[in-house]
Amino acid sequence: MNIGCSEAVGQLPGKRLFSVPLLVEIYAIDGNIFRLKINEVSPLKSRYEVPDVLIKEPTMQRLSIAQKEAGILVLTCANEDCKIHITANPFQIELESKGETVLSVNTNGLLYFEHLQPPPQNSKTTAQKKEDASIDSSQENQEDLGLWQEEFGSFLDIKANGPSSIGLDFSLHGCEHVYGIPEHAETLLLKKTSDDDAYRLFNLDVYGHKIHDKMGIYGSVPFLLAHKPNRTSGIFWLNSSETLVEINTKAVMEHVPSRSPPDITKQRVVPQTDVRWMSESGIIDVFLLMGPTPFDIFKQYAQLTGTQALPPLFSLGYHQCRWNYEDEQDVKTVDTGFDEHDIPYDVIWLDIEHTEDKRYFTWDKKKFQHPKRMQELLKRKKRKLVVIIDPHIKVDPMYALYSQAKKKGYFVKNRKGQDFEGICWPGSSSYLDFTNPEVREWYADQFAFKSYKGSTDILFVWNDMNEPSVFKGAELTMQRDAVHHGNWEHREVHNLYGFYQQMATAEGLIKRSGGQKRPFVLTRSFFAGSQKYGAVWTGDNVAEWSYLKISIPMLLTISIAGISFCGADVGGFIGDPEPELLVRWYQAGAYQPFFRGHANIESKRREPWLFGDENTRIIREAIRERYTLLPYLYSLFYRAHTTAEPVMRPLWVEFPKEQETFGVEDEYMLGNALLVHPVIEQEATTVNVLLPGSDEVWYDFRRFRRLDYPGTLKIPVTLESIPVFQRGGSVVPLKTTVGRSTEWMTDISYELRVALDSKDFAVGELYLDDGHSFQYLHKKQFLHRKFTFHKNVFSSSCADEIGQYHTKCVVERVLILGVEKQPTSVTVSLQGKRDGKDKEVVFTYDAKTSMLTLEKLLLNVGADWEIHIK
Ligand code: NBV
Repeated sequence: MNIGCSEAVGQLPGKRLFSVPLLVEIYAIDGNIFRLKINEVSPLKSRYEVPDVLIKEPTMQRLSIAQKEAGILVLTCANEDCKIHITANPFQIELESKGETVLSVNTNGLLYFEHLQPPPQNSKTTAQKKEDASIDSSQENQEDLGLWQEEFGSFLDIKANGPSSIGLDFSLHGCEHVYGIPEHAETLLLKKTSDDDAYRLFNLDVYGHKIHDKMGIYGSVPFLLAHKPNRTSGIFWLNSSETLVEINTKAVMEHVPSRSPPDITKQRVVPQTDVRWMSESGIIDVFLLMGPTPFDIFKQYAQLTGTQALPPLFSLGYHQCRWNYEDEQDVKTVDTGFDEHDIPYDVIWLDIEHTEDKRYFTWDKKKFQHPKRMQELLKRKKRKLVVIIDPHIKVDPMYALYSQAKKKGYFVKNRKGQDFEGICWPGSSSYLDFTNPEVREWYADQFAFKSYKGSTDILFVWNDMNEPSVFKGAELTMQRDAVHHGNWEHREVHNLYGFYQQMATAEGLIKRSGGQKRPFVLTRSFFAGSQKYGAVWTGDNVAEWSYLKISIPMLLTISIAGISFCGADVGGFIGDPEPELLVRWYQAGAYQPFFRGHANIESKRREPWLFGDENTRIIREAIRERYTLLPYLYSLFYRAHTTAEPVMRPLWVEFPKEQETFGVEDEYMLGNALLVHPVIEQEATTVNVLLPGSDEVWYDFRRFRRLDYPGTLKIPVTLESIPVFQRGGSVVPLKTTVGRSTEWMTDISYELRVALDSKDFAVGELYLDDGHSFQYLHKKQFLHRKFTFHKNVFSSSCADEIGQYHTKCVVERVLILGVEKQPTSVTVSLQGKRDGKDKEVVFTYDAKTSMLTLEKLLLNVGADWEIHIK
């Protein structure tokens, strides 16, 4: 609904104060979401509105007018649960749900909108003069110009549209816990900001970035979540220019209507968090997500920006990376090293040195003479290769990619209309303009096997340096006044650059397979919606304990901002981890979504077997544990893909009413069943684990022991320990053993780990498909099974009748934790079997751990069956 005009006050160069009308639009969107758009009624020219991030035009709902009087408008939604109160003067909006004011807009009156103005009369010539170093010294001119150009050290940013920033404040009522807006190396709970200390969303390449810092690093998702025990809400600020977010939590008085006598109101003190968003340009386009549950928020956000792409199964295995694996022989030796040390892994990675002088899509002729042969060897071992492809293109007329792109005009331009040139790895480089759909299409075609010489179908891609990183540029990035497709300045699209490169790369990989195979693309820079195109990692961390520690809140924050497939460099990219740190990092990484060991060019070699037999053994165990866990992880990714549930979750998401979980960031949930508390302290002999929920039952995931008293437990640990706990009431599917890579494990049987809750109940699921194609989508070739333990019957049933997938794979073992007494008999019946006879099952019972083990079951994983325990 267009609710008319507000005003922006401005000043023309002639010093005359005047106001321009703003158009305020408010929409109710299906699924408990509101959208607020504010733009100038008639800007001098169009202002940038972020394209390509929303997966579709949101479906609007009708709003009806419930009250209208001078300066006040009350609107109701179709379901009448929600009301919007709008006041004209001062301009404010309040969103009410079921009688509760959830959020209000412009409560602090911080709406501002720098409307577009004609340039000061002599700005152009002055700017040019300035560049020529003939400085205009008249003060008036300098003031006017200040709005049209800015200096960063030796850089001059000339703003083609002049000042165009926007801002607005929001108050979240009753909330003191806010989360989200990655990427910062900061705590999970967002902190109060002070002057000059706002959270910055501006994608930058920051080598060895500081921790506990609100500066912008590689990626940005302008999505903030607020949580209180009875509601989660969200603010999605759709703007891709530099954005600052200020946060202030305070206590306010709230009126509580008392029941007796009815007309007396009482007051109580409640928290309130005020969030102020400011962006350099664009329009105000903000989505207000009303929840009320955390999972509703994830769905609402995904309804706008899409869900996590379903990764190919191999990409959930372990990845071995280093800057650089030197040559084909090195690749071969490392690959064999894994087999010799009996450590599974799926992918070996090649960094920038594999190319001919950093010309991407090429191979160094001496070191990688036979790239196809190398890939064939890996393929025979059922493994994959990932190569790096950065967005900068070496300025070299002899380099076909460069000359073609140049000819077609596919590079970002400088403000004078020439190809932008900056320094990066190859030396002088130009940058492909991925905001242009035609460039993306052309780029996607570069991945065709016939174009990308030496590539095969086991080669996947890693996009680095796509903030974009420009050496010697202001803040190591592209000039804001560079010009993109559609004549948009770089400042408008800055945070979208990496998003678009990953999009084009993923499209390229899909295309090269004739639309058949799922891509895998890792990106360093990201934006809202990047989840649709693959995985992200947290960039250049350091081999220090503090970076291992901060990786958990960083990954949790990225996860709740929609990007489930995320990880941090295991071991720490920069420096050399001591063996204990490396071991602990492997253990943590094994239980995180994207699991890759990586090291800087200057770091010592770090393959998992280089730290002595004992450490090799423990790392091997951690990686093997990851591989046994894959059926659970893959099923979680399916849920992330279909229902937007984050794979890695803060505790508060699963225990939204338990206040003590709201700030926890040293442990997390993997799905709804496993609580992981990695050891992140040096020489730890114990860890304090919070097992939340007064009605919950928890089990030690490795020792099966039942932990009867939820609360904070001091758990003894050795170097081997990865404290993981299974929640009573869940079923976790595992593989009974591991293979050399995921592809070796297709036929390995399953173990189902059943953990009973206080009512002797448990439920869980398993998703499975071919692991690499889109047949699950197009031909519904998948299996989605449900496992339920209820009244002493453990059954397997179909969770989704639409899916069909044939597998020979069987459930071999079932472990039931929390069985009070030894059964007298256990039988299994296959549903729909004519003979109808129940078969006896071999079982053992361990009274000490209350664990019942059923073995040699050989039940087809796709069949319906029941196990009766008497
Ligand atoms: O391509 C080299 C590195 C890469 O290994 C790392 O993972 C990226 O984050 N890259 C950054 C560029 C050089 C960093 C000094």
